[in-house]
Amino acid sequence: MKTYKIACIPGDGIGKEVVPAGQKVLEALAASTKAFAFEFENFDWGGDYHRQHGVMMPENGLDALRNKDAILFGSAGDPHIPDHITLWGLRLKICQGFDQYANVRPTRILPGIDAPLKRCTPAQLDWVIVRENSEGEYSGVGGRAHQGHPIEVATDVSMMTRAGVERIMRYAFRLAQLRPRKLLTVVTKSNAQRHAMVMWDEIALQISKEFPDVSWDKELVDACTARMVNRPATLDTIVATNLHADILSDLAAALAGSLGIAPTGNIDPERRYPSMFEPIHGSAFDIMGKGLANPVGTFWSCVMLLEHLGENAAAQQLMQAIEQITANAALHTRDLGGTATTAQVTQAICERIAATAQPPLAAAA
Ligand code: NAD
Ligand code: K
Ligand code: MN
Repeated sequence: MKTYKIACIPGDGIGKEVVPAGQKVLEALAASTKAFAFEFENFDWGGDYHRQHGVMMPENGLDALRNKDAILFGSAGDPHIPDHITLWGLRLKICQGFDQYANVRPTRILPGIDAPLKRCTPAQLDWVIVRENSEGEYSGVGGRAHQGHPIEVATDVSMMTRAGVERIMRYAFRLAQLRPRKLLTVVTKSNAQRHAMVMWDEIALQISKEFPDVSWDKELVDACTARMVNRPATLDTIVATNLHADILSDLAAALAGSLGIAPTGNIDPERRYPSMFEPIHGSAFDIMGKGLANPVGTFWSCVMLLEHLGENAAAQQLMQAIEQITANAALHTRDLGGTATTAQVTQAICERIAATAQPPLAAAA
């Protein structure tokens, strides 16, 4: 039986609540399918670690993750440590250290959820946002001069490389090609950003020639926000820069009902390093430690993790269990207008998984 090595990094805030919930669900799935097992290792990196050691994770932390099959991540962000330190010291260190250059964010309207776009049928809102995850606005290039003085200058350079844009475009076109509608929208801002984004557009045109069966169009990022609200069915796969896709995907999650249900994978498509799966939300300081966190975004991230491992039957089983949970309003957490707790939703989904366990072959015969 295959045993997958999974690193769990809950991080901060509600990450400490949803990652253990995700781990329970993965354990329930392994027990249910009996086709594979998990070997989890937990890492206590994050704000508390920073208070003790002055860093979010150890200097050689990536070495402890390198041999894992996947990483389940919660959130980096602590009320008492500046956000740029928590983000760059943990999540971005892993994403960039393992060259997880494709950040993939599916959005669908799940059954039973009172979404702002509830006029859409599930077929009319089925998006995957592909976020460039290694450079662009979050490349870290820039600086401050004359700090604190009236003449201070500060820059964050959106640095894009041809190789970096080509690989994310190719990933997005290939993903669009695998989806039924074979439709890709390339998000841009090349009217205002006249260097990097113009190269981005040129590369989109170049890569499109490798995928003649994919229909594609271009949309300016501001117009794209309106299109997501007004003409959602015209979108399917969407590719955008690091910053643009970060913003579009929070909008997508909110339109589909809540930030608490949205998943993401930080993928190294070449599989040189482990990929990392996490809910798109952050530490949610306003609700942390209260058992109010919606764990569905983490469960859906576990679906993506299972797909990445090639365990497609288990991924499907988990997605069906998630949809049965969201269809039941008694199992909605507060962000969805309900009163259920993280623990109640987690227990309910584990029970669902146990109930849908495949009977052993002998019993079925
Ligand atoms: P957030 O996602 O933490 O919270 C935004 C709002 O959504 C809050 O009202 C919160 O209660 C709600 N929310 C989020 N997830 C929820 C869930 N699972 N269930 C119910 N409600 C949920 O974003 P923020 O407030 O901008 O950021 C808080 C901290 O998290 C900051 O330090 C930020 O840097 C960090 N952050 C980290 C990541 C990451 O690690 N990937 C992502 C986003 C934000
Ligand atoms: K997160
Ligand atoms: Mn974000």
